[in-house]
Amino acid sequence: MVTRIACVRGAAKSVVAVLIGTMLAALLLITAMVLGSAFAADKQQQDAKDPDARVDQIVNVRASSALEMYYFRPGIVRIPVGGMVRFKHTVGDHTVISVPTMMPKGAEKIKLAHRSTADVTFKLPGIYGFICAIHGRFGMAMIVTVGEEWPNLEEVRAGIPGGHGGDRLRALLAKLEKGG
Ligand SMILES: [Cu+2]
Repeated sequence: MVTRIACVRGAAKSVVAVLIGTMLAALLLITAMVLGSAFAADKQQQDAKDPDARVDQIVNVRASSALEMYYFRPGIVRIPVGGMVRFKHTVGDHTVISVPTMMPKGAEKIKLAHRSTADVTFKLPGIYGFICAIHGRFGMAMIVTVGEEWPNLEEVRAGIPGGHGGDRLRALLAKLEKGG
């Protein structure tokens, strides 16, 4: 009788030992996973490139007219070939849309919407015009220049669209050509 109880106790002890062993192993595994993901996040941050320029999209509610209310800031962005622009606040009604007549041949059209942040890399040199699909009629437009040589300058001059968006683009292009 006494021997049997001792036997049962012994079995219970070994069950507890196995349980503790399993818990320790699980704990080690979780620690390894947490450390692993922390390292992965670290590496991702190192891989993420800083943009060459940042563009914000502004709604100035204090503006005295709609033509001064919506704009990209800055209106002109100059980056090297292969550079990256970070567009901020393409949210609400704001969008960033390529003006098809104001971009180098072979460049991809850009269409951004519903993005708090979007990074766009520009591989081809030249001048790129952008407009907000909703607020372009109030002059919300901008220019990105890529590289120091602009092979599509003539096409861009001839490709300025109508309306207030076009007026803004014409003014920006004039400023750009004056070296501004
Ligand atoms: Cu807009």
